Amino acid sequence: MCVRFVTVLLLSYFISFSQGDFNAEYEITGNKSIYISKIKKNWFDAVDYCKNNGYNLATIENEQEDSEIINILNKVKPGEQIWIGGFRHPNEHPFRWVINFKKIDSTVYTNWQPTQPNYAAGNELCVEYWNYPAKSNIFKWNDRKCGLEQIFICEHRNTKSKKGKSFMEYNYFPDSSVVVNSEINGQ
Ligand SMILES: [Ca+2]
Repeated sequence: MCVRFVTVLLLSYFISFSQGDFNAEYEITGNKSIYISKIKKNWFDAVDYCKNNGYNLATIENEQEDSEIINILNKVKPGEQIWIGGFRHPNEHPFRWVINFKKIDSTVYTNWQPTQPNYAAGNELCVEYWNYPAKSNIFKWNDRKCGLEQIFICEHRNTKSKKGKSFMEYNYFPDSSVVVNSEINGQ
């Protein structure tokens, strides 16, 4: 009986977010929930962490979603730099979202900080929210080195039509350590 109890406890732990790792769930328009981490991970590990819990690193489809998430960030105040689910391949210019590899396209919606994305030092491939006091002091997007450990946002979309192939299923970065190592060597 004791073994069964412990097993249930362990299963509960592994199949759900560890409560201590995340702030409260926030629902936003469009049948979507977001979870802002309290723990820090590099971008690739953040993708894995969200996916292993049945979610995705957060994507932003329009101004409404963006402004609602920014309002939550301003309320939770998790920090100045927070990973979201945008990235680009070293050999391809457009940034893409981790869900369905949709291009991050200014004709649809983007919210970059002024002068971003700047691909600084030739190795900024992952997208974050950046609350940059020297610029606007509000959260906008920035490209940054994927290997940096930061707070991140997972999302859960409740509408089936918005679920799609995930980042890992595309095998776009077969070996993330190549990217991380190139960042280190590029410094
Ligand atoms: Ca940048």
